[in-house]
Amino acid sequence: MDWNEELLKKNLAGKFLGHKLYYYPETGSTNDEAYRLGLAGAEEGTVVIAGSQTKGKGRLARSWHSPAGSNIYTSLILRPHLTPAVAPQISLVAGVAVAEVLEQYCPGKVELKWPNDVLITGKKVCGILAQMKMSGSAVDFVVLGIGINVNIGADQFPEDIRKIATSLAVSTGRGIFRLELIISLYENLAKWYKKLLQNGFASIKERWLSLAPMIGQNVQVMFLDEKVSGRVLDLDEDGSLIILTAKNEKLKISAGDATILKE
Ligand code: BT5
Repeated sequence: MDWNEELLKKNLAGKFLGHKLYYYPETGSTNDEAYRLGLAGAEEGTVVIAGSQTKGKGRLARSWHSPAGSNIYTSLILRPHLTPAVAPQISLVAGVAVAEVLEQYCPGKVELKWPNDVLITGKKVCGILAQMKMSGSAVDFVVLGIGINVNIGADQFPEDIRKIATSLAVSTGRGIFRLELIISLYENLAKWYKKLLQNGFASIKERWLSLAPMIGQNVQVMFLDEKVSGRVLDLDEDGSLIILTAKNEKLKISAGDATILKE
């Protein structure tokens, strides 16, 4: 086994992210667990890790394939002093932090796809799901959920995602030590999160853009039944994508799934 509760606790003791750790061999969703802990007052930096999830969640009621034994399913509780409007910046911070850590395993192959996917050679290796709890007009806490396909084999993905999903092991051709990976992940995430709180969004945006080949490209963004397309101009302060349509209209898109259109 490449990690267990005891090793995780020993290695994360005293760290900003992970000093308080809940490990479940199996749970419904680490985001649900973390949300429950957040409501009960759990402090910032508390993390939940699961060996598998029976109801792993994506956005818009989609699911996250979460089999046992090989991957990372984790959720963190953060209590940032940010206005709710800019809280989506936390998801972008997570994307940057994950992408940088995965780059160490697969140099030159990792990229970000708006709003929250991390891809290796164009296939999804990680999904990020942030949920916010408000208190009055302020942010009470944010649950930041991260799922990374680490050692799952290509043929272990369900049929419907086999073509779009990959794992670190598939991409590198070797087994990955999850303990080492999750420790680097929390450290890098803590670094970028502190940067966001201390210096603001500019440095996060710059790094995000350097990892996302979407700027300047023509994209199509789908949200529920709506479809819009245009050229990506920028990433806004609140995490929205700003695009210019063929009719020269500037649109700000705050949710959806973007695909780069081939010329
Ligand atoms: C996401 O949603 O990508 C967010 C996924 C967040 C998962 C983590 S795991 C820890 C924490 N606890 C949870 O319950 N959730 C978080 P979205 O952008 O909606 O993408 C979901 C889509 O990705 C699905 O509809 C599938 O097409 C695809 N998918 C599902 N499982 C996948 C996997 N393991 N690897 C790659 N793609 C997957």
